[in-house]
Amino acid sequence: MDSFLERCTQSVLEGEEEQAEDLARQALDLGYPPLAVIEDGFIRGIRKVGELWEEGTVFLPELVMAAGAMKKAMAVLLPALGAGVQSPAQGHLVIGTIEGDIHDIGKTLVATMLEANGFRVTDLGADVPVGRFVDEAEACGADGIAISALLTTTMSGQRRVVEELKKRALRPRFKVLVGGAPCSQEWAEQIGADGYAGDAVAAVALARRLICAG
Ligand code: B12
Repeated sequence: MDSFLERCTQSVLEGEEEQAEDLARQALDLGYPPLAVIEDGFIRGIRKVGELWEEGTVFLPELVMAAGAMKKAMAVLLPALGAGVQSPAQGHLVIGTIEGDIHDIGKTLVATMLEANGFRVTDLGADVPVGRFVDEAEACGADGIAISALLTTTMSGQRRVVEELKKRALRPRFKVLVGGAPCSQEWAEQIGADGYAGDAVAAVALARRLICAG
């Protein structure tokens, strides 16, 4: 791997907030495409920390520090993703991480990429109650609801959003997109969602397919 991107990975692995932020700035100065630095640099670091945590080689404080470094880098790089975008809104999505779940790095990346590709996005943040997804989608006249879940214990909330929409007779008016590490296409089908995407680029393609084509 490119040694600069390797340093980005390493800064997250070591939980070095200042270094991560500084490398993110340098990346933009050096002309690296922001998405490539996020995916091939910083995300590699956070995923590796997750693996080490699962193996029991690192502990929660290190995981928290790595997430802190990741967030500092993202704060520099996310605005650059959308720079210069002036395309008219392709559709409107409400997005959030499901209740009980505070993981918001991937959700925020997806939200930014959607915006960078011409979608209007209402980001509800993390730990969002099931009913709030539906209330907000109705209130702002969205076309779809995008739900992130990173824990096997919280992904059932995605199913409850679909059930709530059915209860309020709002299917198929609002399309439902799901994502996050434990999710899959099979899971989306099982809970009656319209689609699953495994990363932010695929999420944009999915939103285009479901909303712009529909
Ligand atoms: C960083 C992190 C944290 C940080 C979160 C900081 C934050 N503000 O987000 C902190 C330290 C707080 C944390 C806490 C916990 N964590 Co944690 N965490 C992670 C870690 C290492 C990385 C997640 C991440 O940011 N990835 C980078 C982003 C860019 O990727 P992503 O989230 O997958 O998103 C991409 C795609 O999934 C997709 N996507 C995401 N959302 C959506 C939505 C839609 C609609 C679409 C279409 C696509 C999409 O696009 C994104 C961009 O490419 C993961 C490991 C992993 N492999 O996921 C564990 C992990 C998710 N955590 C785990 C656990 C267990 C916990 C804790 C319970 C630990 C504890 N004992 O307290 C708590 C839970 C707290 C809670 N209630 O939510 C486990 C979950 C295991 C399981 N089976 O459920 C994991 C898998 C670690 C592991 N290997 O065991 N965690």
